[in-house]
Amino acid sequence: MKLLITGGAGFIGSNFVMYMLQQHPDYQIVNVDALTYAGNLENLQSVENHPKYAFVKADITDVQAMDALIGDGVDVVVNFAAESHVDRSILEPDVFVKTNVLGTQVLLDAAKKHKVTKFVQVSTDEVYGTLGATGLFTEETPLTPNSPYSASKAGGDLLVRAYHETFGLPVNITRCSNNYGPYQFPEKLIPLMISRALADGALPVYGDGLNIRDWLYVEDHCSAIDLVIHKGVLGEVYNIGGNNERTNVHIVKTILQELGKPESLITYVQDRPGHDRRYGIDSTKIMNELGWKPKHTFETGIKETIQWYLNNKEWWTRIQSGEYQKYAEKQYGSR
Ligand code: NAD
Ligand code: TDX
Repeated sequence: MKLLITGGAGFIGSNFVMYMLQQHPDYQIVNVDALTYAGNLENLQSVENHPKYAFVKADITDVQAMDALIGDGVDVVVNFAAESHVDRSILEPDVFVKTNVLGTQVLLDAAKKHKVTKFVQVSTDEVYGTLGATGLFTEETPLTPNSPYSASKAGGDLLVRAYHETFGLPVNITRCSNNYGPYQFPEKLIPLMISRALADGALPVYGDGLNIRDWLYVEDHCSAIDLVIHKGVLGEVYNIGGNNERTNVHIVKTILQELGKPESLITYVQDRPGHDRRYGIDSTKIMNELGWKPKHTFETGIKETIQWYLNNKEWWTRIQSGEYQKYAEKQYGSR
């Protein structure tokens, strides 16, 4: 089987590349990534010379490049490539529409032309909008995205759905909750707070800090996507959640406690515009129909994650200094 993984130099994509090479030593894995600010080939140093792995630097909006790549015997496309940070989408929505909507359509066209056996769209619970104090997102919850990021992801999802309905393209859509774990870019809540706490800097908590996210350890997300590739019923959507709802301030306090830093570092700042109050995922469908089970509890996962950031300080300080981009420039030239 030949898999094309888009966005494989990002946080979840790089974890997924390594996971699949380990789980399926006979699969050929091609990673295509444009190496935006979020793409870091240093994540993949351990597999860069693996005989079953290849990296191609290209943009998913590039029609000819995607046609050539998918036309070269690809069986399955797993689309992780996206602009992924909500705060950036508020400042600069245009690139979100370009990559997350247009990029998805370009991939769908190439997948249709070359008759792939499956196209998996990696999406997010944020397309469902926000929850009040009770209830959970199911696969039937209407899409009511509130940020330019989530609206662009919903646009991509709807195109995937339409290519299935109109052209019979074999697709699945997965919608997961907030991931955490190794190699997450230090703009996202958990790695941002770890790195700032270690520097005794202020920890900016938006609003009252009581917004709730459902946390999923990245390896558990990878195992879910692996199952969807192999067992997902064509045309179906699968929600993937960690069943670990926590307030933001609880997360930040847990990090401070683990690092032995004072709570006085917490600084409440202006709220994010359109800030979704609560996400909570009902994962019954993937658990009952595909047999998925997360391995990590939040308590063990967060400890392992903090330890990883402590052990890999060089990895994130090279991101903060911009040094990581030199690694890719050596091989692929500057952007
Ligand atoms: P990330 O920002 O860490 O990585 C995104 C990757 O995509 C980067 O390597 C980047 O270089 C690449 N990319 C961006 N634009 C591209 C383009 N035009 N062409 C080719 N490559 C491009 O993101 P992540 O956190 O790993 O998220 C991966 C996917 O999972 C995204 O689709 C995101 O919407 C989804 N998701 C993420 C989370 C989360 O908590 N991180 C939760 C739910 C869903
Ligand atoms: O400095 C901060 N302070 C703060 O209070 C940051 C960066 C975040 N927050 C809050 C906002 C959110 O309620 O923490 C929560 C998590 O924020 P992010 O890490 O930015 O994640 P979120 O907005 O929930 O989106 C993430 O999960 C769903 C990913 O970035 C998306 O790609 C994914 O779809």
